[in-house]
Amino acid sequence: MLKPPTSSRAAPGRISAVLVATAVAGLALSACSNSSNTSGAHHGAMPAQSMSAHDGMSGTGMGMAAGDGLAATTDGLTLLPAASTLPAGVPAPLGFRITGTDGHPVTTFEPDQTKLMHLYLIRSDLTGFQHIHPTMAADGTWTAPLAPARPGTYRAYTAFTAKTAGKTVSAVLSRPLTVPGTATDTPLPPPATTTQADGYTLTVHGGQMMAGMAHTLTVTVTRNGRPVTDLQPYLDSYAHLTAIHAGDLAFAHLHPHGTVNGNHGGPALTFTATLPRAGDWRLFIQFQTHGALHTAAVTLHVG
Ligand SMILES: [Cu+2]
Repeated sequence: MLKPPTSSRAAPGRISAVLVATAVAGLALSACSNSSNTSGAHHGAMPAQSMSAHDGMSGTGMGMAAGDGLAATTDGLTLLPAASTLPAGVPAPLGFRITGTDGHPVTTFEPDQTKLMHLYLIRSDLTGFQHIHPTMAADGTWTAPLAPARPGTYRAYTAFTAKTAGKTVSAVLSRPLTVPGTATDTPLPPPATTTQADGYTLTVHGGQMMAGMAHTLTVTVTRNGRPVTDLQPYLDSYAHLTAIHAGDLAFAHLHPHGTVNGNHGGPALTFTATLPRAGDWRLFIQFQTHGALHTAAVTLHVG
């Protein structure tokens, strides 16, 4: 789903891209992410192939773009972290709650891609990517065991499906986090069509993407020049692709088409990608082989 950003957040230069994204779904530009919606879930665009009677990131195997993920509150749900800073260089549990319209923590969640909660962390320079699965105490307090982070400004995203006030709502909510200390940024690698991770080579095919337009993206996995055909299911899929925009840290995540059938994934993974902003996006492609999770990253330019 692509959710138009609130008008206060949309810079003039981005409005056209947002309008395009909205037009794709045939929805009016309802710019307030807090407004009520008759569907009971997100308003916003989805890739046409993903349109269905139920909203949300249900992981049906179709490629799917999340909302822009930049709001801390949507559909009455609010992300409330226990802290806005994290200590530098040490493993640091991040506590947070998701509160409902009544202000109380939500305690009922539904699995999405096999997990009740997904937490992503990214540094403002698009390094330091983390994707972990927090655990919840009975009172609705989540704890995310974050790996050590270096000083800088970060954004933490929570992606989940919650049951609250008689509705089932899928949301991506985020907040900035600071890791105190002397921060130096790493330049974003230029756009590329190939990248390496743990001895695997990933090649991204798909040509020029346009903001807000559904696009087929194929990722091919090889090792030592040979096609890889033993990808294992990870979160009920053969790959998990997280995309973060280099400008405003807008968030999208995608899963390949097709169903999972044992440890036989690859070599080609096909996604339907709809990225709502023009500019550079950093793609983090996670896949599993022989019980080990790999994370590859590549920069993709969207026109
Ligand atoms: Cu996850």
